[in-house]
Amino acid sequence: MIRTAPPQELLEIAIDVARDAAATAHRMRAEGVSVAATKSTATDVVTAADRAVERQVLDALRRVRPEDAVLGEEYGAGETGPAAGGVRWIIDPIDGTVNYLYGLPYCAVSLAAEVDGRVVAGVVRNVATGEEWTATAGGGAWRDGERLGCSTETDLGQALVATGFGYDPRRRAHQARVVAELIPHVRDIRRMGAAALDLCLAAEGRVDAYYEKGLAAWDLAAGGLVATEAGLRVTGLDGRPAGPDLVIAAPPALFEPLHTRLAALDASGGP
Ligand code: LIP
Repeated sequence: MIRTAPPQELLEIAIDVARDAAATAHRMRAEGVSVAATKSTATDVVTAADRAVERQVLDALRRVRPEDAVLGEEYGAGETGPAAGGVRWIIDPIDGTVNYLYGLPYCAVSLAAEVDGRVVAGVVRNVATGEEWTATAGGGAWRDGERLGCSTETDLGQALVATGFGYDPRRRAHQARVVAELIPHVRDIRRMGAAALDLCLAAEGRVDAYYEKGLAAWDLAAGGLVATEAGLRVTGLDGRPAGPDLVIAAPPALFEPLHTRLAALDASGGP
């Protein structure tokens, strides 16, 4: 039987699962972390914690909603089929894996629930600090019980813009050229290393905007809902949906000037 549920019910499940998962990640970090394997390149690492946390999330979701589909960074869709009108959970067990490996306090468990292809609930929990961002579609964005609103900055030249870089050296070279051309036209750039957290910081104006090429669904799903519900426009270029080609997350007043610059710099292009 395909069973959906109200977004708030799905959010409450996500919060419970993400809190336990973040506790596991935090414990494993304290016990010592090393690289378990590499993926797309020698710098695209996965740790035993990434794998253990995703397995924990999958087991917890299977206990409460066994008929749901899943999509995780480490184990993909597993044995579940397409959501087929039901719920699909989108999991990044540790977003900001390199930060986690180095002990930098900027990495998060990201868990979202998608119904009929639309993300309707999401939670992002910083493993190191315990900060927790949540959102439901139409229900607003929150951090630790505080309702969020995005930056009110209107001048791109005064905007603090977060971004990130891929693991492929050829892509990084293209992205470096883009940011080198952009930086004279904004207040400054921040590269902190976890897309889900970057999107959440943009949701509360701790950066004014964010963009990045190369995000996977699990990087974007929960943080993208938090940013959208906080009032940012979260899209790709030229009206395309946000996705691997490009994610731009900006308040309405900054979106067009930032979009125009990124389009002119071919920010969605390159390898
Ligand atoms: C990370 C993203 C980040 C990007 C990093 C990396 P991961 O995800 O969240 O925005 O710049 O290169 O892809 O690999 O830590 O899950």
